Amino acid sequence: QKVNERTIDKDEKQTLKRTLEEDIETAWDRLEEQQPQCGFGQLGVCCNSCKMGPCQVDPFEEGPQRGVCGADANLIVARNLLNDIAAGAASHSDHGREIVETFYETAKGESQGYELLDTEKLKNVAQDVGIEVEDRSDEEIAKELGETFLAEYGMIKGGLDFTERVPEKTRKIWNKAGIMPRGVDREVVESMHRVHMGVGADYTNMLLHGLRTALSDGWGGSMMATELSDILFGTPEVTESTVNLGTLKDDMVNIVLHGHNPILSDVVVKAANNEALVEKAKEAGANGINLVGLCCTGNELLMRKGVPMAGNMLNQELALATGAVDAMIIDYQCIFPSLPQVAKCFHSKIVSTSEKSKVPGAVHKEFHPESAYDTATEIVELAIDTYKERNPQKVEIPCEPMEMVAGFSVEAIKDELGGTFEPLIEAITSGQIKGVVGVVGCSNPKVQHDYGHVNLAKELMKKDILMIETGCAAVASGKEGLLVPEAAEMAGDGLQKVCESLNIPPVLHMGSCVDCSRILTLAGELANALDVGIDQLPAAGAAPEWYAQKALTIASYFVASGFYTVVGLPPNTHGSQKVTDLLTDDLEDVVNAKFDVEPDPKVAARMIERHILSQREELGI
Ligand code: BF8
Repeated sequence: QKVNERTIDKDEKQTLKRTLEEDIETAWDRLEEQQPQCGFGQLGVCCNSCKMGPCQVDPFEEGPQRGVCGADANLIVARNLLNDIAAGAASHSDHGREIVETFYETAKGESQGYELLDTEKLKNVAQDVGIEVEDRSDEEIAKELGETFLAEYGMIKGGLDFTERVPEKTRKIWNKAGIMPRGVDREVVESMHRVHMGVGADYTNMLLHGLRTALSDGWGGSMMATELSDILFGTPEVTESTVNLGTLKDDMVNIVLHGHNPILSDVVVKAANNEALVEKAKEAGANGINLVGLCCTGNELLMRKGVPMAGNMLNQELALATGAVDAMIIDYQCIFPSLPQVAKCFHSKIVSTSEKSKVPGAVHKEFHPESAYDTATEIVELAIDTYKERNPQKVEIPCEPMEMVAGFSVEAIKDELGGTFEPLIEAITSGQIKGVVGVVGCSNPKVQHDYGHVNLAKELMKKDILMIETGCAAVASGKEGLLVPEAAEMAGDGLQKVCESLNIPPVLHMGSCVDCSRILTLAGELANALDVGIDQLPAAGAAPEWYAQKALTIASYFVASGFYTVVGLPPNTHGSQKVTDLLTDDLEDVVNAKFDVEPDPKVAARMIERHILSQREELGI
């Protein structure tokens, strides 16, 4: 019963059952123990920012209506929200900064195990941001691009470089609303300033800065992360792979790569392919080394190298609970601090690698670009040694892997379309495809695992709406078998025909969460081709099972860029009617887009369809 309530994934039910029978604690158990969760927190009316507090505002208007400083519910809710958006922007963008730094070191020949792999993209991106490419070596161009992007963080110049990609009409909206983004460090620091006691007291003004901060992530930090990762590790091309817990192998050394930053994991892939190490694994009694991904590090490797995915965020403890993981290598973000406890039930080792993300109970092998390959080799050797301690009796891999297709970068989509977006635009204007929806975001134990993603995707495809997905949303679709061309059989006639003629799935996997910037780039290209703003496209965004501040930031830059966006859980804002009205209604007057909250994916699909149809009507298509 409990197992059925927790997930829709029939394969992982078996492993979940094992966790309950063997007392292996998971996030679902901890959520149960937390009940009832704090009502003030859920409504966003608790303020723990300063030492006159913590303060709470009584949502029933019987108790106090202001904190000690005088902040009312509107301000407290807005401050908490801005704080969350800034944390999300900082996380993606600090990951981006590490990519820029590694890229810059590589340009100068100072890194180990990296190269400028996609030099065509290097030139394209350099030209996009106004860097001269004629008669210059790749290294020279890369060095200037690296310096330009590092400067972008600190803001020694004007606006963001990538705003050149933003359609003119969208830029006008931002200028009018005063939310044209500057460097992400500046916006995040300014957010932290604004949430301090005695600075911002106007909730609207606070939240507009939230949009600007989110934009500096989407069109700044995250976009730099995506573009430079492509240059370093290769721009994704359409690729076949597999997904679910069945990607773990009982006869191989299983290494799970978990977290977000491809700087580490890419070199681990290189080390694991080293013949000498494969030999070592065989000497230890295994048939070889099996690498699988989790969360967005997994998505990065899947997109560029076809590495199989063990699952999404809520699969991390379950992967360990199969007893088949020898080493789980973590970098940062979305990593449960509980992993070493689960690992202790088996022989598995957790290997932390980032100075920013140390975890008690994990083996720490710190990663630096200058010595990346050596560290990766050490970690793979550790995994092989750990394999020798594995107890085969305790291994329970619940299923066979599911097939999937991924790798839909903007460039790959264009290639699939024959080198131009014309066929896609044609399919949209003719009504074969009614619209495009970016479905993104996390897993959250408050939602039956994968229920929101899978049902929203199935409903939307029936309505001839094409999905572009990233992060844990895309992995959920993969596990359900929606990322293969055959899934188009479930789609409406129009979308089905398009998928058949192009041999593509009705749900396109565009990458990790920082790769939501690919959705922005694609939207910019489509809007420019139609000579409209992004807000006029028959498009929308959705995050049915989100949990992370990062996801909130993505939803915020989607809305600020012009996408109507439906989230499955409210961002702890219901304690203020005014903030709720601003987000779900009044924002429309500012950026021509707004948020909606709808937990039922079938209803959410209808809301999205209604929006797309009205957009089409306004465009006269
Ligand atoms: O950045 S979708 S649970 S893994 S936050 Fe985390 Fe959410 Fe997954 Fe990737 Ni994104």
